[in-house]
Amino acid sequence: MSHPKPQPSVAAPAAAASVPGRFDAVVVGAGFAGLYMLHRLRGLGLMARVIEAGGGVGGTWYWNRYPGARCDTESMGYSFGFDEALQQEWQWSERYATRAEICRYLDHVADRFDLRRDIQLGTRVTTAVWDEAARAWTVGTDRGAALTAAHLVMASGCLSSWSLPDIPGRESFRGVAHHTGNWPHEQVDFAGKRVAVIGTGSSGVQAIPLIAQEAAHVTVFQRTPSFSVPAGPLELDPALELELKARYAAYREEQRSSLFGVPFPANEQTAVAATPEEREREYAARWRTGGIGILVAYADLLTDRVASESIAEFFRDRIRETVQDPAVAERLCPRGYAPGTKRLVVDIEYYETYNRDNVTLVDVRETPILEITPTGIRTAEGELVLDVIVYATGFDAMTGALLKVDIRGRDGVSLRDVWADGPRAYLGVAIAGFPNLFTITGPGSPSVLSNVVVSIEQHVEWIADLLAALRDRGLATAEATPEAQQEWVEHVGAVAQATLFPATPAWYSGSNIAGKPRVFMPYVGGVGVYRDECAAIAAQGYAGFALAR
Ligand code: NA7
Repeated sequence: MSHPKPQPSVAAPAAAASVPGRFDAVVVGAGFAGLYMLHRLRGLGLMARVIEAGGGVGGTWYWNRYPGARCDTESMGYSFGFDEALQQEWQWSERYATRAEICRYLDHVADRFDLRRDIQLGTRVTTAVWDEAARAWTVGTDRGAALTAAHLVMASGCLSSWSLPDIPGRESFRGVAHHTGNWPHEQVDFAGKRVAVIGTGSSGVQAIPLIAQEAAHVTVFQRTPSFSVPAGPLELDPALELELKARYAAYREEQRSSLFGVPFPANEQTAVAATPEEREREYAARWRTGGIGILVAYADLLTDRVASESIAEFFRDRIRETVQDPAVAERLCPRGYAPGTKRLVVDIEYYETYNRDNVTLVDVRETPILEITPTGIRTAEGELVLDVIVYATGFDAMTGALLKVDIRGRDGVSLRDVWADGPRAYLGVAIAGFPNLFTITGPGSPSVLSNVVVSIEQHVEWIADLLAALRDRGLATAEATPEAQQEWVEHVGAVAQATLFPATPAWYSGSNIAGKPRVFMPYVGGVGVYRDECAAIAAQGYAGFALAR
């Protein structure tokens, strides 16, 4: 496995690098969350420092440089809404932004708001210890001197801790091997190469068609087939852009009060009440439009098995009509779980790729990978000789990046121990026993089940308001009470139980990581409902928090 060195897209200012000191807040991560948090902290007149492991800003988009990496939420919506001038001046070039364009956007945000002077790049936070006497966090990094801060904001991302499969012999492979979530900055040459791609989630599905265009041969190792919907037209309709820009503020409000942070045309009708012909028409129309809006074609698709099966079969029929080899088509057909309860994938000519002569599909449930050898991959059917292995095997989602840091709260208690049986957080943003620690899009908030930029903005603004309230009232600490946290955790679980989500093994509940406790982590109650709940709690003087001097 090669581990590319971080390459600063813009060098950290010399003065900002490894200067130990005391701050009002340390923010971990310089993706969407960390950048906006810094901007809001500055707005409060607070001294903040962002620590970022990457060589540039962008968070997960900085690292996921694999071919085809692009956002599955439309660009006009997957962007900041907090500043009218910013959203008016930025021009997206496509309906779904590529990784590179999102990084250009975040570079622009960093420059526009003069954020870089408080961002320390190429530095990984390793420890964070609460010092009760000092009412402050001591934050250790891999670059020496510790920092001290009254508040610690984890903006470390839900899908940033990439995960490699535990396959015997993995380290022995002598060819080129990369994980999609830690892709090198240099171009990876696939021309004429024998390539294996392991994993068929969003990353694999995006990368496979492009790699197949270059490589001599691509063998795809699939464990669970994804439900995947075509992206639809890729151009950003200029009329739509004008229309949205003319009412951007109103559009942002629609996002904030919606279910998933995207104001899809939702349908109150249920699929079970519709006739088969009506359902077919509705699904087909949304299929043509493209993208994840198909999931709200009916109100019961994520709660009712019969409804869910109707759309599952629609997906399978599209696979059967696209993939020429019926045996390959059947292998690609997802079964046994409801569409959307494992992340719905948005693709560009994914299924068409299996009609190419240079693409082979291996179902590892029928033909398991026995080992990786110095020269390839061995299955029961023999050794496949390879030049390149692409691991599109996903992330230790939601808790991975948080628990990589050794976080110690009150009385030296470790977050890893406290969360040994699964994450527990109040509103997904604060944790009992860990004063002045905030987790942006943490477990128990809508996070990965939403347009994450909308959820990030809501958390950042809510945290900033809380810090302002503390300051105005002459208070030093805010800490979730165990009772409020318990009640929230139970609520998150109860809301999820009313849906089909928990029945599906998926990274939403940690099932992709060996030994990870199985807890359904995101809040499925909806972005708008969650936002109202957070606002009500703030209006009650931060009910459920112990506030102290
Ligand atoms: P995902 O969605 O977690 O996909 C990872 C894929 O890798 C998935 O198909 C896994 O199968 C597969 N996988 C993992 N380990 C293995 C082994 N050992 N053998 C075979 N296959 C394996 O990650 P992505 O990076 O694609 O997408 C993450 C999110 O990023 C995405 O949802 C968007 O929000 C953006 P499994 O399903 O676990 O059986």
